[in-house]
Amino acid sequence: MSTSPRLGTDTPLPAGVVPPPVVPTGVGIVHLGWGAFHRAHQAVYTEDAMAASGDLRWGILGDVVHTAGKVATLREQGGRYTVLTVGLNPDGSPLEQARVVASVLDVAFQGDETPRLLAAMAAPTTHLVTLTITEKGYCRTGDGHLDLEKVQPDVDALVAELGGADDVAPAATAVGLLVRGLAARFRGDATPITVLSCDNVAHNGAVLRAVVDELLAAAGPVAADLTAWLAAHTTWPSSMVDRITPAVTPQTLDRVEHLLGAHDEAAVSGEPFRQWVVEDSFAGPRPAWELAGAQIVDADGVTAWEEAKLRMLNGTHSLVAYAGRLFGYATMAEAVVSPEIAAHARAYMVDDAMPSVTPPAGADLPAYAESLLERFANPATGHSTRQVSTDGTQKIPFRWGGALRFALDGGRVPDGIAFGLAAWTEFVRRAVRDGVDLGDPAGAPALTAAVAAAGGSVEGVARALLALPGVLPGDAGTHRALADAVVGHATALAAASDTLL
Ligand code: CS2
Repeated sequence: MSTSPRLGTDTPLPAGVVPPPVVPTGVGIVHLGWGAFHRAHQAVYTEDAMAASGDLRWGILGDVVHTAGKVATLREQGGRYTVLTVGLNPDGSPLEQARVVASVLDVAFQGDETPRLLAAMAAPTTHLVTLTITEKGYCRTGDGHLDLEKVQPDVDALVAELGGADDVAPAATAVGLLVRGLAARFRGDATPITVLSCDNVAHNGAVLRAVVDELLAAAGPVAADLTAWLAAHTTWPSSMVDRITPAVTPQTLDRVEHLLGAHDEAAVSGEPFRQWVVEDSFAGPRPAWELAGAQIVDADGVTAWEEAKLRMLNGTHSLVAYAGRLFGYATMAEAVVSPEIAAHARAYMVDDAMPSVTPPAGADLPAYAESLLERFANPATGHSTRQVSTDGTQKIPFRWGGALRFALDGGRVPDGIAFGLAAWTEFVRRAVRDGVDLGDPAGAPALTAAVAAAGGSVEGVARALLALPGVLPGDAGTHRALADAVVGHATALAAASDTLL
């Protein structure tokens, strides 16, 4: 139990801890999916942009989708929280820097404050809705369409709200909350607004727009005017976001308390590196994020960076995480340099992912690959294989799908991807066998059924999982040479270890 005072707006900060450079004057951004990544990434860029430009309109109201308790935590601290940056200095000495951030003015749990969130999205002073709702937050089924069953409560609420009702029901999904917020804006003063996805989803702006369109279609003719207004008065830029942000642990909180002399329940830690590439397509004013280091570029520029990052960084991450759990490595840093995994990770990144990517303007992809491997090996983050191994069915299509298609179209079976897929199928087989949580709520029913139907054998499970709809692109799941390569790796992995961390 901590004996230090709680961090708050008037906590004196020791020298060495960076205080908030500015305090926003009001809410200009509603962020859906308020969590650790947003705290360490967009909230920091936004604060730096406010400090650099003097334009202080860009306070953030965060929507908490699942964990109601986060709201009280941040409110008790008057919105203040710490970002602890951890890594190595160029000379190899440890780097540790704490800064207190003030750009998040408040948070609200959509389960009990939906009306407030709708009102904030409708307010003319709000110019952006940003999102980090994770891959599964887009509520897409294996065929890429909106899961209508999941969003039905929001469709019903939208229809009632467009008919003039207020305060109908708590939002069931973040996508539903977004559409209802946009509807409230349309029914209000209808100021144009930008909707900016910040998730690890290829073409995230277009993907979000597509599920929103499907939700509107499900609402029927009553949503026709809203649909027309959205087409004319909203923009949906894509963006690539990057900063390794490990799940918060008690050790992180203890370290922050030691540095601050105050207890901070909302602290996060992250690596020194950060990158944000945003499509220059805004419906209204925005923070001067470019003054904080963000790249504001055209659509092709974002696509190139999205591909490079999703395939090279996240794709390698997934391979290392699954294989890491098979060989008992708890952290990404240990796993990526381990004798069982290092060569496969490099082969995947350099031979499979890199050639499939159109180099972003000014980028040196071989140097990018080396810098990624170095970042992964940063032991200070404590980034865990368990964290990265979650939501496999949701992540694999975006991470391995593009490079896989590129290789197969070129007549080549990509061995790094085959190893990664084998690590995933073995992970799933052992998890189901041992009763270990798959960490993939959207995929778990299909995965568990497929393992059972395959009789639990290494080869049977590998072949069955590859063929699951929505995991691999096109007919790649039934590509014979690919499946044989995956089975070969899965068999070798099963011979090398039989446990699961
Ligand atoms: C990771 C990402 O958890 C994961 O699946 O691959 O969260 C990764 O750390 C970030 O995308 C880095 O920007």
